[in-house]
Amino acid sequence: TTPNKTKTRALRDLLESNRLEFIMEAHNGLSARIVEEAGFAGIWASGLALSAAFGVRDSNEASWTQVLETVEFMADATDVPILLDGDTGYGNFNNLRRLVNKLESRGVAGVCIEDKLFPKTNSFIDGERQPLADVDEFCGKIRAGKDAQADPDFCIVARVEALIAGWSVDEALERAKAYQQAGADAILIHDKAPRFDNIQKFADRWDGSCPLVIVPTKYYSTPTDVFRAAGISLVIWANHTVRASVTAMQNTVARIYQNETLTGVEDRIAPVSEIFRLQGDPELREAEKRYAGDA
Ligand code: SPV
Ligand code: MG
Repeated sequence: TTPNKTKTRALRDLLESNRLEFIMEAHNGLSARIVEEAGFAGIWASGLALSAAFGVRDSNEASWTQVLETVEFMADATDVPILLDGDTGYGNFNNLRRLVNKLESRGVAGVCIEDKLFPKTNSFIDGERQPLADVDEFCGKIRAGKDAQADPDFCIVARVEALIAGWSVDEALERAKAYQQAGADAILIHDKAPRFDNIQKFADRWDGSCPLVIVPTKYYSTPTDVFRAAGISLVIWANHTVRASVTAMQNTVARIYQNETLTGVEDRIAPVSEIFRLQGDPELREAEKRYAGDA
């Protein structure tokens, strides 16, 4: 990586590079740091994971400023770019403008917005066919967001929910083209099918006018080389940090509850020293030597 490259430039480079790139979900400062340390060149601030960590539903129950506060901790904790899952933009074009300004000032490199209605429903929750945003209205939102950004490298990713909502690949392509022409820096084409087939068809017919982003949560058994061959630019592993932590917490908490002792747990979990390290404590020890005097 180039030293001093801005985070916005780094995200743009991930989207525009010629090879398949990967970003990984995080939902607070600690998980963001773990994702960065693993080697990932970018972070997905997942709406699902953030809301789950707050203990609320992925239905815009957490306010946008609560999300903003959390994503600021994540940005402070890391040097790699963060792409925020901005749901529908928390309102209309005007709300998105304000969101973009605030994200820029908090060090977030880009935002993904989806063409659904506020309050959104998670794409994997079944039930009624989810209503989609009007194409013109969503294009206006994209244009407003692009006009609002001060840094030309800040990225707005437009997420097409047509396949999720049961529409055709044709409808998805039409929407994607409109969003690209409205100024979107990339298109996230999402699907909940267990197979990659529809996205493959979409990718085969996509004109390449901007990069494609995917979230393979449901078609996880598709080999990554298939994504590569399809010309996908960026893969988002969207929720595996929060899901891994849920399993680890459930197992440890149950063991302690049942056994009424920490014996048998201590060796299975991170030592406290590892928590200190992830918090950046060594830097504070150094700083104390420099600044705190002898007192
Ligand atoms: C998220 O991670 O919140 C996403 C991806 O938006 S999904 O849950 O697949 O909708
Ligand atoms: Mg989401």
